[in-house]
Amino acid sequence: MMESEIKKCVKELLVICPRKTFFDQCSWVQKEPQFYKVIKSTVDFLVAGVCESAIKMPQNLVKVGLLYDIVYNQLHTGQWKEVDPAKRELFTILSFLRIIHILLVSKDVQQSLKDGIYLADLGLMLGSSVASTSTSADLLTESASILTANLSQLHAQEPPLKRIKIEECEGTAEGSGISCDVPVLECPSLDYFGKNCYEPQQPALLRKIMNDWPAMDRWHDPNYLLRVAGERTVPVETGSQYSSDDWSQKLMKFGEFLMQSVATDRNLATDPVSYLAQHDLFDQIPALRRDIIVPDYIGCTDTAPRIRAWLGPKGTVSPLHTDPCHNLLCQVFGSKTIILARPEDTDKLYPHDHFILNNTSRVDARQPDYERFPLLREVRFYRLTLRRGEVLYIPPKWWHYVESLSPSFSVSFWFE
Ligand SMILES: O=C(O)CCC(=O)C(=O)O
Repeated sequence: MMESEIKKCVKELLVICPRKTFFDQCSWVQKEPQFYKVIKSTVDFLVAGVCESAIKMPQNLVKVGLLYDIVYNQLHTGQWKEVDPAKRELFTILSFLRIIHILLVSKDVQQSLKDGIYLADLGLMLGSSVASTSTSADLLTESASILTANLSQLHAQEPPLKRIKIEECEGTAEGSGISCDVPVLECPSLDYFGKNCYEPQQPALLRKIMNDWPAMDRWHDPNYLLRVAGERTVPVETGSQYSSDDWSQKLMKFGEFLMQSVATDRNLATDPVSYLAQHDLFDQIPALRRDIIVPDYIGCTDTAPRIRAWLGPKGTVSPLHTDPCHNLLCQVFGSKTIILARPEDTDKLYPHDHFILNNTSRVDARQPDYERFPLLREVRFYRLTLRRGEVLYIPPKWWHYVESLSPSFSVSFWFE
């Protein structure tokens, strides 16, 4: 990418954030007057179209970087819930300005685009949403999309990556032997689903309702995922399961996680399991959101389901737990063994005492210890394998244990 193309990218960014976004629509202007002068002079300089200035731009990058560091440190001081929303808005604005200045100053085009994407993701995590001009899209979400598109043009000039196929492991002998203990419904009508599943809150395995998702063709191609999401920063869980002492979370590049954990053969005995679990990947990356379709069953009662991604290798475990809302768990590739139990059996499932984990059972649903947890003998467990293209309806408060039998990508829709 030539210098002129970097300027084109900067122009695309400035279009989604004209001057009024910085000053007219944001509450930080009143609440953080000490930052106003510096930001105003920097923005005036940018919108005057004097981006070329070899002296002024590096100076402005330093100024913006200093303000960014100050606000970053302020956001990391004290209780997160006490942080003034205006400060988070200011962080979003400073992230955006820093991205533009890095692009204009850096000599390494590829690296500056990658740095920009990283800053956009950090801003999305720590900042608050500032609407860009185009539709209602968030400024940093859209910035990351523009930077990703420009970066993929650079990759397009490189020899194509060797295609890596994520194995379609449809379950081991262990998984495939398990019969399905819940009703299997082939594309039921809305009425049938409402009367037989949603209203009586009965789980069911639904088939043929996600055949037309673009994700079904695209997501098992790592080349595609790397192109649209490879540089994005995502939270990844490590450790055997979230209720264990060895559990922790770290930020990672999506591409690095994909290549290390999902698209390559892991040594199951020695490599730790990592899981991109319960992540709001689709607000972060609108290109992936366009690959999925909200099942019609949801629209009848909820127009804004919470959509989450679950991507990981064979061996990820979500321990037996409940959620307060309805759920459609949709399997894009790979397969998972799932064990369900009724809400009525809660007292026999030994939930943890601590309020953070009291929706999670102390029981290992795969190998119940009847000596230690005798009431388990009275629990009726429902077992099934969820395979590619299948959707499990999990009603509110139903206990569910989920273990991947192969590299796996699921999407859950939590709804009312
Ligand atoms: O797929 C998983 O590991 C867990 C899914 C889950 O717990 C959910 O969708 O609520």
